[in-house]
Amino acid sequence: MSDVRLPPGQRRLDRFPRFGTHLGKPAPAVPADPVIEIRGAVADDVDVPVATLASLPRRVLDADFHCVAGWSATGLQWEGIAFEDFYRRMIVPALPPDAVVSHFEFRGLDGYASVVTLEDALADDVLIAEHLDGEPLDSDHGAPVRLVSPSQYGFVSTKHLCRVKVLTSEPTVGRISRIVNVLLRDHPRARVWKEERNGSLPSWFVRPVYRAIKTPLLYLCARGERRRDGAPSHRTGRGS
Ligand SMILES: Nc1nc2c(c(=O)[nH]1)N[C@H]1C(S)=C(S)[C@@H](COP(=O)(O)O)O[C@H]1N2
Ligand SMILES: [Mo]
Repeated sequence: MSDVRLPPGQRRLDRFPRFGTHLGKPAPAVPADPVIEIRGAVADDVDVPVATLASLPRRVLDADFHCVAGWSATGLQWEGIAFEDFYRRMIVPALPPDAVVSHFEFRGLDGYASVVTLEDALADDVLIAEHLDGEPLDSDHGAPVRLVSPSQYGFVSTKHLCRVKVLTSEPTVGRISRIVNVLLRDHPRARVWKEERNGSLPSWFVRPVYRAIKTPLLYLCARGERRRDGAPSHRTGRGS
């Protein structure tokens, strides 16, 4: 039976798993004083200490999380700052007067990167999150901070965020250069309710393919989970 709460082609998991191209690799080490580097089309490079995010307005966001491989975790609560606030306060003052920003590249400490249009990144529900369900983010879900854009597939939501690169045109080289398979080419918008799964192939085609690799990938990613000393893995508990 399909779940009407979920975007097309998604199936609910009763937990929020660790997932990503890191597969079974453990999470990257977090520096003692982490920063978010602002690079690219800025007049001067800026390093924003993660500790200073606490001085920006807090945002709490209840949202489901949808991976392009077809699993969804429901009823998550994120807390952090709106990316729009970060943009207006930290990035805009560093822009040269003539800059026309079109995209951002969000990079994680593990080298992962996602590219998001200006419009999508400034949407109301895009956060730099520091907490998940009332706890500081753990290494499985992106410590010390991560991007969260719940209206887009999970690959947009870069974990372990350490760099925002400001772009004035769409970059030509993305994840496709590292993951040889054209099947994994990101959709440039990746909106879950429009089922924008893939940049070059139709959703009806990739949906079953992605779903087939979901289970082995979940298994591999779980092997790199943080040690829990017997505690159960993160459960969403709530939701239907
Ligand atoms: N740094 C980093 N961020 C990442 C990934 C990754 O491999 N590395 N994987 C992405 C993908 S494909 C998904 S579905 C989500 C999974 O987030 P989770 O591990 O918190 O479930 O993280 C995204 N952000
Ligand atoms: Mo994903």
